[in-house]
Amino acid sequence: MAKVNFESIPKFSQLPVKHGAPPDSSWGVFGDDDEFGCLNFLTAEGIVEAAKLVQKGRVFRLDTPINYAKPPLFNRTPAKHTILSFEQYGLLGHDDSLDNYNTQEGSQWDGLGHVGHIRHRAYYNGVKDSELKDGPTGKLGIHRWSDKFVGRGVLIDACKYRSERGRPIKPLTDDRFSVEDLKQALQAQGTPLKPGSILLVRTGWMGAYLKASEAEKKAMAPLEALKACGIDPGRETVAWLWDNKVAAIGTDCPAVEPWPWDFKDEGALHYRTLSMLGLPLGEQFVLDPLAEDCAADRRYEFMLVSVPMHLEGGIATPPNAVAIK
Ligand code: UVW
Repeated sequence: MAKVNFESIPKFSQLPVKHGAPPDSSWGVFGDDDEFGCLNFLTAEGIVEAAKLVQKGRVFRLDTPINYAKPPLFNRTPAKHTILSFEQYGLLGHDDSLDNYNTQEGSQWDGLGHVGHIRHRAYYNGVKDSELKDGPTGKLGIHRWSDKFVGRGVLIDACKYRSERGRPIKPLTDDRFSVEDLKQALQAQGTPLKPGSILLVRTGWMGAYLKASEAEKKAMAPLEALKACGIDPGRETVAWLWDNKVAAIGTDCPAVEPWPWDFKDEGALHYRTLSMLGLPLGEQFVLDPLAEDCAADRRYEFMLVSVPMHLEGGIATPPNAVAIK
């Protein structure tokens, strides 16, 4: 990972820096072969600072249990868990077998190989489809992040902010939070957005989904039927994220941006972040218990430790994440 000098990072308005790179792309900023994108904003110094935020010894798991969504969203298939016995070898013991596991069936970080730009036919930093492959040489493989996802976490309780301002969000529709909502919520919380933060945004979707009946969950799960709130995908949003040197953005909703989004729309947040900026997106996170604690002690910052799967060439990963306060 390149050593980052925050002072020398170009402003969003100065992008692109590389000749021939698409507009609003960070391609080349961290080097022509870089595969970390905004995770470059996570530094050794940032980790040491983040560790100082651990003050009361409380740990919040940020992932859903595997197979929490019944059925999984977006037509993804559930994992099949089998407990295998060692009895035949004379041992009272067991193993697990997890078949058909889709790394995006629940909480997830979208890796940079998840979505490439529709018109440029390329992933972050110009990587081509043929360069994504299983194994250690697979470009943009999730294994590259396996020891990189640690730093200062910041929660924006955007759902709470909107409710308190008399403009509650409707989580199970394609309702949206503007970048202004996010900025105002941060200000109301009194949380500064320092360079190299991993941003978590509570939208209220997960809580609403968990409260839905079995039949409602079944009806809303298919990709064609799902409607879910999210963050406005506009240029202003990504300019704000980039200029604040946000390392990754995770949410408790299914797509970070409102769902459905139009795959033909170049303005979609998935293109603007994953493909253009190399900014990881986190989806279906569990944020309600963390949000409750942050509201109680009025501290919306913490150490965040996420250990992506060591899957060589993988596309995405469950976050395996904890917030530690
Ligand atoms: C798609 O956008 C297709 O998937 P996800 O929201 O899981 O990134």
